[in-house]
Amino acid sequence: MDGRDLVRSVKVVGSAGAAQGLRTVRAAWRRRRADAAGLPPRGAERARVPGPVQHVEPGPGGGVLRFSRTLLRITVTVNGAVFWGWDGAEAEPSYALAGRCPDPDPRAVLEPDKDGGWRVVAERVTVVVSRHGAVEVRTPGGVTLRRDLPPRWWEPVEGGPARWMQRSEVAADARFFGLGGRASGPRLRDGTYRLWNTDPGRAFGPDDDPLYITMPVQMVVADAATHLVFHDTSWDGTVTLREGEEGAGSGHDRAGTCEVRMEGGPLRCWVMVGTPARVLLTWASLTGAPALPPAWALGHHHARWGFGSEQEVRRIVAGYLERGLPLDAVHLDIDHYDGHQVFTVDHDRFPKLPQLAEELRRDGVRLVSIVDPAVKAAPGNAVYDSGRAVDAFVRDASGRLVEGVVWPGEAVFPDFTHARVREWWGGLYEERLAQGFAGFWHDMNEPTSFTAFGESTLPRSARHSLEGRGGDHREAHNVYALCMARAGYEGLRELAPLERPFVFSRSGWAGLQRYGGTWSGDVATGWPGLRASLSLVMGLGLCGVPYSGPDVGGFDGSPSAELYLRWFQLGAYLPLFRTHASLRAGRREPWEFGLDVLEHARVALLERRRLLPYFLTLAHLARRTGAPYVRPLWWGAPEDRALRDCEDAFLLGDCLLVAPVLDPGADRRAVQLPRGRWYNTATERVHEGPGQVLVDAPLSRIPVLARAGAVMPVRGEDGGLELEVWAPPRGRTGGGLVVPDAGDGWDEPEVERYVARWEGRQVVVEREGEGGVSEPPYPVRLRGLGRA
Ligand code: NBV
Repeated sequence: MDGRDLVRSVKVVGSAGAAQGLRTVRAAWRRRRADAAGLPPRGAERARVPGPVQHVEPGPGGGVLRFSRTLLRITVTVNGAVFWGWDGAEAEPSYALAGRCPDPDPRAVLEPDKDGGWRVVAERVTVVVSRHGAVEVRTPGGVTLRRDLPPRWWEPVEGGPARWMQRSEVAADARFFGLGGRASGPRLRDGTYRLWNTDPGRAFGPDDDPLYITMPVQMVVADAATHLVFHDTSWDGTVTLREGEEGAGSGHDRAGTCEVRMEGGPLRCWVMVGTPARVLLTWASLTGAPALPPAWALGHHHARWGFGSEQEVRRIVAGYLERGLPLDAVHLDIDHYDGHQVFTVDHDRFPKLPQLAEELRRDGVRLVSIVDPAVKAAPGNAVYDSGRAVDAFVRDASGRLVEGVVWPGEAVFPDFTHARVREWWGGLYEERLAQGFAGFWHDMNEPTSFTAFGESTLPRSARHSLEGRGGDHREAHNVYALCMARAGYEGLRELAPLERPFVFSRSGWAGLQRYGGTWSGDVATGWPGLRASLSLVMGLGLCGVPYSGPDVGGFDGSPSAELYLRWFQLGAYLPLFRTHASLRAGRREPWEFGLDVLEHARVALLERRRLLPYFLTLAHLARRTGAPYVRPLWWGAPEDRALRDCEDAFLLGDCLLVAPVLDPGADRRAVQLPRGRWYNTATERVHEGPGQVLVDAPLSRIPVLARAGAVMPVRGEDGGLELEVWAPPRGRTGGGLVVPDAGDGWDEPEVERYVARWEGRQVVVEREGEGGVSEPPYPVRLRGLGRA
């Protein structure tokens, strides 16, 4: 027993005091005992490698290669991705896939290669397998993007899951991104990254890893092409990355390396090759289109742990309204529950929640509810009783309910890997809808249980259904939150079929975007936390989860006025724009930091509101193409090495480049520009890329640049849609896409295309349609004209 851990756990449960502390110690012992009984030691292991290839069986889209000690199945699918599975692994079942595995591409055939190897040639990628089982991914032009050495397994002699290891090489110039939400990125530097969703138990900074969302998804960007590789197994594991180095002068290149080690699960992977946009399009076609948030969820959200009462919620909302500050949603945290129990309300402090929700809605403000998975283990608690009735809770190998300690005290955990449990849980949102909530914020779903030592989650031996296949928490842990998001999302679709659900979840896995987004979790208040919060948004976007954002101001402390403002200004350009903080932290309302900050925050809020049509268009495009709203600067030019290493600015869609201030005391900053002409949106000053420029960043704003030629939808002063057009360079054309607001239902508005071109001394904007060009149906506002 480690005394420090005990103290920490008692502190974590805070006001619940010493009794709660003792419960966490008991929970920890229970967990250890369960693992000791439920997970026999691995014992002796036997190592295995594929051995030489013996014969092959061509099949649709590829075929099967038989090695002396294993077999490898390769299939190119119609969406242009390549799947391969060792030991006979197939693409299904998989928690990542949105539906069935795409069909094989009949044009891809398995054919002999040199030295006894084999290859599959497809339109966008060639895969070459050596006779000993090394797998090379090449561009159609023959450049090698990734070389997997033959894998290695360690199998327990007494039986049980095999551990495995896969070592790969990538180009010397390649950079790694992704692996879920990582605080130290977005560029993933040399190091070992764990694949195990984790609540760090305190507010995190750039050095904390892993965090709430891990995914075995890497995006690798190199001169020759970008590729995304996904190792489709939910088990615990690590990825060790080492960037390569190009030899200077006569020196030799050193390849980049990647070593994936997994504690179990099939060794199977998907690879997609192309531009970043193409790769994410393919990824979304495999793992699902990002859910489209309702338009209000693209506005400003204000949350607080500890509003404490309806009056206080009213006071805060009035504070926004009186000051003319746009507000679209208010989030209620666990303090509005009765005894911290999910799907309940503390009626003393929140006596008329539906009425409050109705009033707020009249002012254009929606209520969002936190939803925690842990259920107080107490007969008489309706959620517990109804869960027991459908046998919803996780059990151990001996059939006993697995108990942890979370906010409501001793608690049990729904097994979301069972369809029946998801259905039961999804039905519980009816109570939330009746209270007037319009959106849902899933928390503590790694899942987290307070324990006194080591990992704060369920015992690894805890049993899960895993869709009827049966297994334990080692396999279910990383997909727990994904399945909870599915339960919520599908439940809401049933309960309120006319509205698009709004769900965002702290934890998740590959495919989370199908059900909703996420936020950055408990990011530490401080300048490093600000930087980390941007890293998470960018990294998650490159893993296919485009909707996320940080707690503006950080979760735990009291930000200085400057830090709060800079965070606020960044948040205004991120998909989820939310102010939030812990019970014990300082206030986060924009008027709490003095008049200057209030005025500058107002400008950021009004600009966010003005950009709402653009955000909505980006949300639609994300759904249709998988492209994140927030993109690294190299998005359109991955071959630009300087952009690849630039982590402190981003593209917001095709039109804007946002350069947040991430350091104290700065009143200007360097910005690395992609190719082309850029306008400073505040001054209309012109900058030519590629290259680095120095731009002013007074406290009143962060630098935002518009691409010359951009046509973007904005909200005009009368609330109607307008086109803001940034003059293209003379003699050049520009353009943009608009997806108009079609309400919060399921209508699929058409994507409108606009072009901007010079005609004599004027810029003309036209809508392109099937029948030719026409006048835009919206007012057009030209900018940058005098400078073009
Ligand atoms: O529900 C309380 C908090 C919540 O405010 C926060 O956003 C979550 O990330 N929650 C974590 C649990 C408590 C953490 C100390």
